[in-house]
Amino acid sequence: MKNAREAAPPEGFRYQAEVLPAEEERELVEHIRELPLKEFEFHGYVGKRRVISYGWHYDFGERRLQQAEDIPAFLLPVRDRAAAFADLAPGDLAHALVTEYGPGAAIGWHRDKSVFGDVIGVSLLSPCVFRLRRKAGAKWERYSLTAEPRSAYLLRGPSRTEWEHSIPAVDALRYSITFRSLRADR
Ligand SMILES: O=C(O)CCC(=O)C(=O)O
Repeated sequence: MKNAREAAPPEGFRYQAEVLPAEEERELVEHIRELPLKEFEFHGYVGKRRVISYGWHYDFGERRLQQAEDIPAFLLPVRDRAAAFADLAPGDLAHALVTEYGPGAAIGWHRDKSVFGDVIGVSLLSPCVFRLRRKAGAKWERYSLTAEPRSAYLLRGPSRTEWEHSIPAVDALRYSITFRSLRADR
């Protein structure tokens, strides 16, 4: 079998290591530790991840976006970096999601809700395997990489709309900050 790590990345997917200096990562983690994170709930199923949304919040029960607390000041410098990485203006990233993965926490295969446009994920503290897959006939095309702490990835185009992504259980505490634009035609 072809080694997924050697395959070309899905169209529209980008990854960059070291988008964040270690000192900024440390400051972000200090803030995130103080946040009122809540266990992620999806149609009554409570996951091992803990999250908080800013700007906008997708309500899975109501199936719509709801306004949330403003993106806090401490997230604005990392939003600037995420926007620069994705060639966007910071204000385009109207939504931020902070997620805590304790050891053993994972996220299953999914595509982000279609109300959102581009997705930029910044990883903190420890690495994870970031997997993508797309149905190709009876098989799946697959691609995976290690998302290192202080790195960022971008899901845009087919990697965002055709491919699903997931993260298997992490070994050590990881935080991610996911910035998303909103689709104009949502
Ligand atoms: O933690 C990550 O980098 C992925 C987050 C994600 O896929 C999601 O919240 O939909």
